Amino acid sequence: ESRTKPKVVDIHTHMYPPEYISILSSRTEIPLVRTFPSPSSPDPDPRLILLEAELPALEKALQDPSAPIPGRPLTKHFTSLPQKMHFMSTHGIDISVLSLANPWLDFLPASEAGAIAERINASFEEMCSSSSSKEQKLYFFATLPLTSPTETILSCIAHLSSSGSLPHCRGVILGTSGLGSGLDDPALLPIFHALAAHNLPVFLHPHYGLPSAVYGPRAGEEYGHVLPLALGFPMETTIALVRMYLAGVFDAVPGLRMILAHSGGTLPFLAGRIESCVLHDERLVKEGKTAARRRSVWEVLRSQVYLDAVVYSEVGLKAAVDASGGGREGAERLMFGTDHPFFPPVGEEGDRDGEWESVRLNVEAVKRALGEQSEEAELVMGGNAMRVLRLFD
Ligand code: 5CU
Repeated sequence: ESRTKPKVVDIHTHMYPPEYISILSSRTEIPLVRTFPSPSSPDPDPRLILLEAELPALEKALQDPSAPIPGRPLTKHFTSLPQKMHFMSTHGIDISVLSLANPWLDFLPASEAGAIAERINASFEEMCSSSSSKEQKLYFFATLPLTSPTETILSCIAHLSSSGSLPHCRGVILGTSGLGSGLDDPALLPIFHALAAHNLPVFLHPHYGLPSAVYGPRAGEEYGHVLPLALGFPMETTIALVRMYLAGVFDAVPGLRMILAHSGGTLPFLAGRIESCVLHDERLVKEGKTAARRRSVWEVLRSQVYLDAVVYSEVGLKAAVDASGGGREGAERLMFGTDHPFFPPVGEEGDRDGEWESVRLNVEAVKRALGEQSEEAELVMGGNAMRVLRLFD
């Protein structure tokens, strides 16, 4: 019996549209884009310098032209739509849900953020509507002007879901800083309520990591981006979500849906410890916060949280499925992603136009954790995103 090939959907895939790159190129503080002379190339790629952990290398390179070049090359993979479509074809991806990459609009002055968010979201809509074809489709998670007054953010959310204006928008991408005090800030509740009311899931993504001191004095010069990306990012996501949980955000906004980047950071592994710390905390017990009606972290994970499948190994992926309810129920809460254009092939041999090892690792993890061609694997590779994000033909 023939059946149609199941769709592959990438829900974690970023772009920087031209207006965002020109903002970064005009800046002298991180995040910024800057071109450094290169002894090996007459026309070097500009460098994208985003992370606090990259500051020492940036300062060194500005003082000493022979120092290693900081950041990562701003290749066409970050900015070009044809390159995104080529990446999709190379990896058998039918549908991508694009999002602006970190640090979004977090650094903009309040007076500018609203108008820039509008322009950037319009730019994503244009990319999606102009490039979608029968074979490949694009949707996007929009960006919110979080440094603006709450009314501006609320009117942006209303605009995202108003019929006809941004038909390819399927949610918002959010960092962990919220309005400046994190995602447990009560001032965010009206925004979470509005997102829930408009059926716009939040794709939660890290950027700030942990304070650089945690990585030690050798990290900047010797360990590249490993500590901030492999450990700082996932811890940041974990802490942000647990702060929301402890503040009661999920009970206050039961319609809120969160999709956590990098399979929830360390949440699947640490949920048991978080639960135990709640149950054994004298203060929380005294304040009645551990009463029988309390929903556990596990329950919130199984009802209001989805995880992407960007974890690069079946060990992490199995933990993510188990923490999400296990078996079929757990597999229904995971969604495949690539993190393109980050983690490209590197070095002389690395062919950025060919197959990416980072993508292969994530595809392999799904097959190994859930069984090649199993229904569960097909759900994670695309079926769940189609259902949850309403990506119908
Ligand atoms: O390589 C990096 O710095 C990053 C980043 O900034 N954001 C992301 O999503 N992945 C990798």
